[in-house]
Amino acid sequence: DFQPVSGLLASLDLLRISRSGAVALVRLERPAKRNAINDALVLQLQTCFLNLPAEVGAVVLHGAGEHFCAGLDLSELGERSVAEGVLHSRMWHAAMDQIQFGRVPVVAALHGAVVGGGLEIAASAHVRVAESGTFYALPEGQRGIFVGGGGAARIPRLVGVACMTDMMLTGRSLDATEGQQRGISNYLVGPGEGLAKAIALATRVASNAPLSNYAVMQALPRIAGMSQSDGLFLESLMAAIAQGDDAAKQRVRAFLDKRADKVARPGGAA
Ligand code: 1HE
Repeated sequence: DFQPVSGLLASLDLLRISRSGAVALVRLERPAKRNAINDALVLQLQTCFLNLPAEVGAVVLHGAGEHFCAGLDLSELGERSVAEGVLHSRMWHAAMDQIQFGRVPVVAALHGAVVGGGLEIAASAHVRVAESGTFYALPEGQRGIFVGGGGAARIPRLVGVACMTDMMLTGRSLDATEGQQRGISNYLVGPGEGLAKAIALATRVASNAPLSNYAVMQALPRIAGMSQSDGLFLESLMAAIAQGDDAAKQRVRAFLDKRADKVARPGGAA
């Protein structure tokens, strides 16, 4: 029952955006090019995440065709000057920041190739679901380039600097199992099951209080980059702001009145 969105988002021809209730599906829509990301698609991602309808409380990001994303569209690399190269990377940063630090959490549903800039996009999401055929690589080393879409900052926070260094220097691919063990994916599911799992998770995420979700996605990565002392202070401010919201008061009251769910045992929800 996902319906295409109307208005500005419907005009983004390299994405397919639909919505059911509080969950939006955003699909990379360049399957003939394995969803390789050209400049137009980077800008469309930024526009999309900047202009999500107010009803949306969580997004599922996935890819059309056999692969999630083949990374940077290498046919556009061309003869960029050094200065243009910096600005191109900064354009990716702005778009990836709009995914990570937008208004609502993003669940990425991964399948097939998640490589180069595709892994940088996946690393900008908040929760990652991978199908068993997913594979990860950073072929930038072989192509004579470097990550430029935020990967150097985000991917080590998932797999560590040592694993990312190995991937870039040796060009090795990780399979879905190793990606799960190393912390790229949070959930590993069978072939064809990724989208349904991601939608179930996004539905659950969207049922949280919006300010609570916002605090998680905005504060946690920032606190991780701070000294412990600064991080603890920011935590106390964020906690007080979230607690002060009406949604928190209502939800705590509902639990105390036995009107809210208890914590589920592992294996229960979503
Ligand atoms: C592309 C791209 C692309 C496919 N740019 N055109 N990324 C890479 O180095 C990965 C390059 N791609 C691949 O290794 C493979 O395409 C895949 C493993 C992802 C998929 O293989 P397969 O056999 O399913 O597809 P294919 O036949 O290789 O590709 C189908 C078409 O898509 C083909 O074009 P066609 O005209 O022959 O039909 C490919 O050339 C085209 N295609 N990937 C351009 N990436 C912000 S900095 C980030 C830096 C990076 O991301 S570097 C890593 C780039």
